[in-house]
Amino acid sequence: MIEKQLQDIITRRYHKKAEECGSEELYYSLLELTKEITKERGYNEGERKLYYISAEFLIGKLLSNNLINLGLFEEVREILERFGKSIEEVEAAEPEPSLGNGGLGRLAACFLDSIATLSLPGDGIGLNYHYGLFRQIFEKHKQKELINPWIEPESWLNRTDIYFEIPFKNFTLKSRLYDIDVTGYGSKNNKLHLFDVETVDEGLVEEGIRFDKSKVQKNLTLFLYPDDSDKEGNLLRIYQQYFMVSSGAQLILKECREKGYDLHKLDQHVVIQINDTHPTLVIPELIRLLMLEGIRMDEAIGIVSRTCAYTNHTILSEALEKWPFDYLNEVVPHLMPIICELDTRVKEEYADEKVQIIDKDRRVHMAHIDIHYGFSVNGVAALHTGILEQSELKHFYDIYPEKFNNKTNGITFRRWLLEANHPLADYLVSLIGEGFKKDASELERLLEYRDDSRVKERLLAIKMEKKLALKQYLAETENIEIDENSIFDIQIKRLHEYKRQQMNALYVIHKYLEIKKGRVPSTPVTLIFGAKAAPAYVIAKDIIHLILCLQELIQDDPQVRRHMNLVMVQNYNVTKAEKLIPACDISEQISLASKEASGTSNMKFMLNGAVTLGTMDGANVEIHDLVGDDNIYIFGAGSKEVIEHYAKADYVSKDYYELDPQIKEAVDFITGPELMKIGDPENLNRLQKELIGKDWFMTLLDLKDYIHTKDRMLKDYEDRESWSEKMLVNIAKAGYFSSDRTIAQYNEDIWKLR
Ligand code: GPV
Repeated sequence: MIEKQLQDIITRRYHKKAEECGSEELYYSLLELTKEITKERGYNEGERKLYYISAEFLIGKLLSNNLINLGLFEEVREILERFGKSIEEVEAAEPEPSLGNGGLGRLAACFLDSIATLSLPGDGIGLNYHYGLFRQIFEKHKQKELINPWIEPESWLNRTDIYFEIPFKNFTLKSRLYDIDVTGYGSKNNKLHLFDVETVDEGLVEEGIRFDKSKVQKNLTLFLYPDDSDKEGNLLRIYQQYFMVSSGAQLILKECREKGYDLHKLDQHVVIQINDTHPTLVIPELIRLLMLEGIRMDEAIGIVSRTCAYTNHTILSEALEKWPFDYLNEVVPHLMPIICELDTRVKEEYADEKVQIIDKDRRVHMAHIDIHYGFSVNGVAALHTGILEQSELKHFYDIYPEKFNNKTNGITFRRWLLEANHPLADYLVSLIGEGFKKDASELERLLEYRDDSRVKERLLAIKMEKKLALKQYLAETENIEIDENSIFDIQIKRLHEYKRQQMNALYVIHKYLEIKKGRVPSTPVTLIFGAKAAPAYVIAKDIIHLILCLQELIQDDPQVRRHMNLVMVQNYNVTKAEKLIPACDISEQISLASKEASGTSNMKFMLNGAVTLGTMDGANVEIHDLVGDDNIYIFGAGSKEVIEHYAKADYVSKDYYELDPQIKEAVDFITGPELMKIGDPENLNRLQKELIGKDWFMTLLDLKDYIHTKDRMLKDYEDRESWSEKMLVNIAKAGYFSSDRTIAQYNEDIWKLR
């Protein structure tokens, strides 16, 4: 049936037999077929609908994902095999849409999958960036950024004829709606609505990813998050944000009108989830649009406040958006009377400066708009929400305790287990049945096999299979050689000081020195990094430089290489994550406690049988609660201690450096002769000085404990029986982190759909 449909498409497109097709031809034919079958399933509907607005949707490749959700994956795989092709080869022809930076964007994509799977009517709203997050290459041990195109004449995007007029101060832009169908697992579909500007000019890009930021009509949707280190970049961000939310708000009202809803009762039919503060302007914009419909301001403010809910994803103050009043006024003057009114109402009610919308420096605090004029505020892990309530947003919590709630993040098991790890998924089915695919809590039934050595041996064998697959992938795509018999220790996430890749690098230095002194580990270890640094983030780029220099140092030292290898994969993205995560033994989750709001790779690793090495931060705390002390390796200062250090300003990294010869030796190695020969003294000197003179994220505070705990973990790995039991417990307990659970809770507490 499917085979015939596919052959028909191939015949029409290419006038040949499937057996004669190349991967690309098969890919486009499958794309067409999948889109057709998706359409036939229809869309979720209801009297009340969710709109999830987000500046990022890191959806990744969609072919396998959609085939799995449509229940066609196995059949298609077999058909392709008969044609002499593997699904992996065909999938290689698909470009990855990297429409997000990291966790926040990937979370939005996992959520769309779960919303559709739970048959909830809920669409995504975002921007159709022509270039995703930059493509990273390494040159002279440094990151270089290149454009990352993903849109082809034929893609998952469906072009619609729906347009909206978006008013700016000096001109109006036409926004065109594109849709991507979101397939749920065994359910109807929803949509991801991506808006675009017709006049965008890809020719604007100069060398690398540089472009003229002033030509807004030509660049508005050109890039995901253009560099905002200067004023023009800031203005462009505001242009993007307003373009997104005005388009979104107009689409929402259009759908309501078409369904005949009374706009006075908008909040009964619509709920808007605001993903971090990037879409915050939807609040004044929706008020403005309702007023144009003849609703008085007071009522409009009430309606919108009952419609919008806000998710906070960080306590890092530099990530909390505060736009200068004059910047906003330069882009969207027509919103300013509304923003001023929202501000005045707050000032009349509350004297406390900390809760004002417009502060005395005339900066507009976006999160404050969301909290005052939304009905829900949630954090993304228990610890994170606790910190919001007790310290970061305490002044708001005191006013609105009823608005605050926690929604611990989750991941979609369709992509991160069924798609990324077929052997494990199949084996789980053979043990505990198919139930866990729809109800992830059923994974706990795996605990019945805790003492069954045959089961545990099989888990080790599957891990080896995926390690070999990664080895082959890295050899083919990056010309990197790794040893499958070594322990795979993996840290993959955006490069940021608070995530502390530099601490991992200092461990590598420490181990290197140990090996040089003849103290060699009994099982070799491979440390794998993957990370992009924001193009303007100097220290982050210095850390990448250090890691790449260490990589070369070790590569060229056979004596060390036998015991420890280090590789940094280029252009870490969703596709690479799917290869790396199933192959991992040790999951590095080593952020400074209190700083990682949740983390989500920690959940993906756990689900695939890796054991966490982590601090008591974000969702690590909940992983620890679930698996218990024996099945996770926790180290370092806790969040209370860290928050106290900040409050008292009493952390002095230099003390740790001077008082501990081991730490001093490792830090000084950064500027020692071995690395200076390989790398750039400017970068290495700056990083070494930073660690001694500032170390804002307290690397040296936890370094000692980190080294000891990691060494203990490497030792424990050698007892294969007990390690495999840890793997089993981690997989069994991962059910809690299914985004189906997260979304069910959003719906129960916030959205209340159906
Ligand atoms: I704010 N996060 C992100 O990826 N980008 C951002 O701009 C902001 C937050 C992340 C957090 O850092 C993670 O801890 C969290 O798991 C993720 O958002 C999803 O909530």
